[in-house]
Amino acid sequence: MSHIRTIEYKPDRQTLEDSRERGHALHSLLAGRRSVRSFSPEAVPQELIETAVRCAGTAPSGANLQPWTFVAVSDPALKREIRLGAEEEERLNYASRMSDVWKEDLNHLGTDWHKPMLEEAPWLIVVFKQNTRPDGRPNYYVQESVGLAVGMLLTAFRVMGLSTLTHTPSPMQFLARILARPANERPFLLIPVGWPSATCRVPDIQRKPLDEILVIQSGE
Ligand code: IYR
Repeated sequence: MSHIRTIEYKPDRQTLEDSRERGHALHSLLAGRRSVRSFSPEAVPQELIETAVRCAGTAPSGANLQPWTFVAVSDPALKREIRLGAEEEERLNYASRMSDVWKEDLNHLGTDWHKPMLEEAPWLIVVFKQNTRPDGRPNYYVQESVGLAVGMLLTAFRVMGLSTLTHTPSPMQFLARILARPANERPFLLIPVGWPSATCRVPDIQRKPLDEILVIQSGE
């Protein structure tokens, strides 16, 4: 480290009791997050979108190159164009590109090719990954980096009381075309954001319990 420029780092040290309480509070907030497919048309101020994207932009990334672009769309004509593009791909996905097993696995979510939420939600955030830098030099661990940033984005929206859906109307290249993105960017995820509609319902699904997802490995 001696040859690089450094700054002092002294994050606040909490008491164990505070760590416990804040951890539990965050878990119960995140456990209450649900993917929403029915949005209120109520406007969401741009400032809230900016704050959430600032949060996403704090994610760690390969060589700290921050290989992401978030395009936030509220214009009704653009949202319509995106909906039509997504529905075109999804119609083919459901009709012929998805396997029977895949469709069976989705049955309990009640999804189909109709995507009205892409027009209903006040904002669409289209996340792009930058496979290279604009000058052609590489980025590193792009998938991991952008995935982390999106996790932080969803967490920020949850903290702010806004709902989201992670949507992948694949292939997604139509998004790069509609939004005129440069050649080094590829669509990663399409995220409608807003408040749920008054009649919003979500599937009755559960998260795996801790003992199915955590292994405390012993030394022997
Ligand atoms: N992209 C389609 C299908 C779909 C796929 C998965 I994996 C999901 O978790 C949910 C949906 C759609 O959005 O309908």
